[in-house]
Amino acid sequence: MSEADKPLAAILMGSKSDWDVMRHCRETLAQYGVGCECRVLSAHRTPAQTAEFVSSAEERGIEVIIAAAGMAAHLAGAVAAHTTLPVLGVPLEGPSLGGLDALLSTVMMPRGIPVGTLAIGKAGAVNAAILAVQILANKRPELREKLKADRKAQAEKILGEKLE
Ligand code: RP5
Repeated sequence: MSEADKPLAAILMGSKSDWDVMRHCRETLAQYGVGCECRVLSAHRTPAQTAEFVSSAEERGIEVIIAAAGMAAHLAGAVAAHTTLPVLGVPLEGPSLGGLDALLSTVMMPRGIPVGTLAIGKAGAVNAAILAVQILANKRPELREKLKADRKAQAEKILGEKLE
């Protein structure tokens, strides 16, 4: 793998059942040419492996970590406990509470260990990728230019929409 192809982001999810939503996160990163490591790792089911993956992420060249989970969604907080890389949390819909459980579990971090929390579900998965690109763009002007071009295209599309 060349230096340019090295993954800059990691996407973690608590279960393979989260992938149907989180694939949109990877697709969005790919639209910006940002490679990522994608892993199923759980705060509850694989706590030691989660800690090991996150603790070694910075030395592998990862600059931002996206963590998605449903139900008692502790993954993003558990990830943030092991790194000072920015951690973006995506709460996912569960079977009983529509994702409100995961939203509160992800967003309500006590002071000192932040998690930047996105919307529940697909919107959050896509926005986590865009926000990750915005973070990576601080050092990469070509990403900033693409972000600006995409915002412009989005606005033009909306302004051009006809209702009937
Ligand atoms: C969480 O529990 C996962 O992130 C997933 O959203 C939820 C249910 O997991 P499974 O029972 O489908 O594996 O840890």
